[in-house]
Amino acid sequence: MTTPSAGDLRNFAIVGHASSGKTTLSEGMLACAGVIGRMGNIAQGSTVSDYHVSEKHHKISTQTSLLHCTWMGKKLNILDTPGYLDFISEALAAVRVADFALVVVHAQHGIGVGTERVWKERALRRSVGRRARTLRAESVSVERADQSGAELQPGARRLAQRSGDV
Ligand SMILES: Nc1nc2c(ncn2[C@@H]2O[C@H](COP(=O)(O)OP(=O)(O)OP(=O)(O)O)[C@@H](O)[C@H]2O)c(=O)[nH]1
Ligand SMILES: [Mg+2]
Repeated sequence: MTTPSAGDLRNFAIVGHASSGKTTLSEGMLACAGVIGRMGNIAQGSTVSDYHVSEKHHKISTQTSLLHCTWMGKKLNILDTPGYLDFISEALAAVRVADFALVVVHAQHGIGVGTERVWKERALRRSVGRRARTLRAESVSVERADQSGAELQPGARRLAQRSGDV
């Protein structure tokens, strides 16, 4: 693979509350981009991102994983961060180096405290303007919408209300 130019790089952190679906989403990205032939899953401990023995055993992410793929001519550097508060330092460090954050929200549970902590960190960075030149946008992805009880519309509205300051 040729070295991509700076303009063709997209460095982003996937953040959100615990078990909102971040690792599954990043696994899907790798599958869609053809990096892997089929998606691994959390239950079998077969995802690319949760490779550590402890992550496979507990079925949660405990560290930030750096994943790569190419999509529509852009090289994506994906930082899949843990959502559990015990490991929040991993997520806070990731948003500091990422150009933008992709915030994953559980369709049933909505925004969790883990999401808010990382979101505030992001807002702080923005207000002091230290990364103003590299910050492009924040994106939100609502996951686990296939499960019963998922309320996409109200969830999205609450999210918009709560995140208006960011
Ligand atoms: N039904 C359904 N289950 C999902 C979906 N996305 C993730 N899950 C399940 O939700 C659980 C947590 O998914 P993860 O991808 O590990 O979530 P995470 O946000 O990476 O979790 P942490 O990194 O530990 O905070 C696993 O059992 C997944 O199989 C989805 O879209 N639909
Ligand atoms: Mg994870």
